[in-house]
Amino acid sequence: MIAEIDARPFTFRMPIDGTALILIDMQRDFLDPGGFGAALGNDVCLLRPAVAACGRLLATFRASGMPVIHTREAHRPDLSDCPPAKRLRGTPLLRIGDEGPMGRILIAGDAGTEIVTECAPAAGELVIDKPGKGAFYNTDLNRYLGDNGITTLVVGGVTTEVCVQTTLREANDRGYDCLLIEEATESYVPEFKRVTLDMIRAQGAIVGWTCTLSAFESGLARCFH
Ligand code: TIU
Repeated sequence: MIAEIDARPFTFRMPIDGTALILIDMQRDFLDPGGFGAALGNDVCLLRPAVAACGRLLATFRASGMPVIHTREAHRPDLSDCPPAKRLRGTPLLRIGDEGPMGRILIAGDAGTEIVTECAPAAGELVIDKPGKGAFYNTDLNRYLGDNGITTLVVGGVTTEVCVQTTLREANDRGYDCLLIEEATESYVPEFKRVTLDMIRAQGAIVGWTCTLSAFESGLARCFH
């Protein structure tokens, strides 16, 4: 069964049996005060609208029985997977591994790295801890997708031009078709969100497609009825 989604720059044909939802880094460290995003000098409120949209996407995928994958940007407590070039970059208020109000910044197992309640993984959903911005770098994601016959990714998460765009480009180069849901992603710099969406779908979907949440839901509903 193929769902035809009204997307940009043209219709996205989504094979129901070969599609997974991947939600990128919907973590307290990016969405809540006192985390990594705030330490970098950002207004974390700007990302909030993505939470409800990702929650709606999750509900849709769970109801249809399609697989769901969550990622977290998270490092080992000994920081052996965090290159100094990443940790020492710039002048944040707190660096990766520093103690903050939600535990150590971006360290696996600490409270800040947890996914926000509204998007919390359900039993059986894959959760991937990734040391990079892209979800394919130094993770088992590509093997999991191959083993499960997944050719197509529906994508949401934060931030649009950093971990989401990096993941879309990595996926595109590995042969996956990607559809980014417009309301399900946000940036600390709204202009960057807008131009990232433009970049992704430019030149005949050079990186992928985008669509609204309602276009996605109605395309999927048409396929099932
Ligand atoms: N800083 C920023 O916009 N993003 C990140 O550091 N990580 C993710 O996007 N997840």
